Amino acid sequence: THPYETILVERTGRTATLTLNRPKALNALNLQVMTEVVAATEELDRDPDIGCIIITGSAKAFAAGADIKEMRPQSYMDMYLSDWFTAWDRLGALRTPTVAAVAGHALGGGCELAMLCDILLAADTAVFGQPEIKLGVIPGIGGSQRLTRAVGKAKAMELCLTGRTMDATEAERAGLVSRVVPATDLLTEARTVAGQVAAMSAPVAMMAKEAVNRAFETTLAEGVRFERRLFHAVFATADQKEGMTAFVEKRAAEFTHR
Ligand code: CO8
Repeated sequence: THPYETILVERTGRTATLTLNRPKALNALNLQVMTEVVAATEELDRDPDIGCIIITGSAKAFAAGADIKEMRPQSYMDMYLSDWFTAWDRLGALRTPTVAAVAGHALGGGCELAMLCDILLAADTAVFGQPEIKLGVIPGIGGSQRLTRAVGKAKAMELCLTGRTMDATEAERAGLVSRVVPATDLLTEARTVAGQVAAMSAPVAMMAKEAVNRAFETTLAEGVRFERRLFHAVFATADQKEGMTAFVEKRAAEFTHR
């Protein structure tokens, strides 16, 4: 009944957990993994009963990068004509909020995959980096752009030019991850956070995500205008009435995702 070979998908209430499952290659992201992650997350994105998607790996590796053995023989024309890695953009384009729960290696494409998610939680064992330069290549799934926006030029340049990695503490200090938790608590914490997000109004959570993401694409004035339009729009939802009424009546809101 499970159509995928390199990932596991599990649903708990309104939360789905996608686990990368290619242990022999430390979850290296080959084309099959990309195709399966994108197909599975797009299916979850279309499901009105799912309000948040967790992406995680193993205790040892979130993902040790794009698959070096698969890339090694490729030519420029192979890369260009197949538009190598472009499908990963679809993960960043999901409307449903996503949480990356990262333990162990998150290197190269693994770090880029984590940065494609909306909330980034790290175990104290997590290690982040863009070591592509050591292989004679550069990041190819947005690492040079998203890492720079997340941690600033100083650290991004050093990481991309030397290939050095940073541990969870440094990643949190630099603003790459929202929180560091003990490795044994990582999935529990991720499920708690995802459960909180999934309990919110789904359309309003989508708008909040869209508004925050807008900050990376536009000027402050345009971003504020964009936010204002969405802010006005949430007053068209039943969930705005429910949320504010529940507050006034001193009870928990029960959103209908409408
Ligand atoms: N690709 C393929 N196989 C991998 C990868 C990978 N990225 N990472 C690990 N593996 C494999 C190893 O080859 C090994 O397989 P085997 O047992 O068959 O030899 C197995 O996983 C276990 O790995 P190790 O024995 O190396 O495990 P260690 O615990 O000794 O080391 C490390 C763990 C430090 C994570 C080490 O595996 C490592 O350095 N991996 C590579 C990390 C890396 O360089 N990642 C960046 C890859 S490039 C990238 O992500 C983006 C490229 C963008 C290209 C743009 C194109 C458009």
